[in-house]
Amino acid sequence: MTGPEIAERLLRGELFALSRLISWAENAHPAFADALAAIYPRVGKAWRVGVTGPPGAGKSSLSNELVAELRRSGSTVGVLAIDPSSPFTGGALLGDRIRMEERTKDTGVFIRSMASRDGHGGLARAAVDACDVMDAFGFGTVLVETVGVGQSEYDVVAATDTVVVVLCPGAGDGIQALKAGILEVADVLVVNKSDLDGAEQLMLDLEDALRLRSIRRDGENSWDVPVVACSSHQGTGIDALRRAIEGHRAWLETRDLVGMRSHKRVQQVRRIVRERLEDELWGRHDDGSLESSLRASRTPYDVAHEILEPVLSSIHVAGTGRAEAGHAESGHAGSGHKGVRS
Ligand SMILES: Nc1nc2c(ncn2[C@@H]2O[C@H](COP(=O)(O)OP(=O)(O)OP(=O)(O)O)[C@@H](O)[C@H]2O)c(=O)[nH]1
Ligand SMILES: [Mg+2]
Repeated sequence: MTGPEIAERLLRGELFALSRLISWAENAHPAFADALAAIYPRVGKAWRVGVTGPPGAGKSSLSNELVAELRRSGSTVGVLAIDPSSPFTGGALLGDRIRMEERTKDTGVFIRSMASRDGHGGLARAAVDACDVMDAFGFGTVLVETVGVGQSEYDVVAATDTVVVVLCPGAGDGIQALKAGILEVADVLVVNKSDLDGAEQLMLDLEDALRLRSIRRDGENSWDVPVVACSSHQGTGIDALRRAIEGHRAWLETRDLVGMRSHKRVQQVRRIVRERLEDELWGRHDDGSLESSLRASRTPYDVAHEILEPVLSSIHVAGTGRAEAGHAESGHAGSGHKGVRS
């Protein structure tokens, strides 16, 4: 099936096309780009919510409750659950599926999981693509759950419109979250398991941390991150969470939603370019060939330069005088370093 054919079936509302296109996104199918081009005019209506937080904080249980709450408020929901690939979370993963399946009898809800691929690249690209597909299909809300560890998981949530960070009492989570900079990405903070001891203290700690942060920042122009207490076991606080998400949406919509989203699309373009280049280059140079180059007592910069040289020289040939000026400034070690790291 061609990209435009499957796109047409998606736009007609066929669930088969929805599943197939998400698989294409996940496997970086060569026809995905064509399919996306055909559905892209329909992308942008859904509100994208990222749910993240430490392992076991209750993200899946809470997402399940939030989906039910969103359905009650009239929104259809597409859910993308990023499965942690660690064998230690296998049990929780099974739990996710069982909990989530309670919702799948409802046709206004679509749930799909995606492997996080042992920290390999491509996760953020695949996840954003899958969100675009669900968005074009017509879901009012697209919810992405990912465990808050690692750069690629961070990239996944950073691409959504509203980021919900879920914490729970115990195990010094609050402090760990502060250290991990998880507060920096939060638009809404949830203290889940509010039925457990320590939840109130965690609320107070988080509110203190947020107050300190807003003193340091330009308080007038920034969003006031709400802290919401929830218990996914008791079903409490879920309506407040939905209202907090809607509040953040309303706030963004009166500001620069278009600018915010286009900034995120810029990051997406950079990711696509980086991945295409790396796939191309690492397809030609495997670890063995790199090791033998290094054994010939050459520096990492020299080896990197050798790999990048054909790419950079073609850019310089195709480019303008501006590119040549840049090349003259950067020197060979500098450009090699940049190419490898970024
Ligand atoms: N007491 C209490 N336990 C909860 C609550 N929500 C979730 N749990 C429990 O916390 C454990 C983890 O819940 P999950 O929803 O799987 O958490 P998660 O954050 O999705 O976990 P990972 O996906 O493995 O990172 C389970 O045993 C849940 O039953 C809650 O509100 N109160
Ligand atoms: Mg989970």
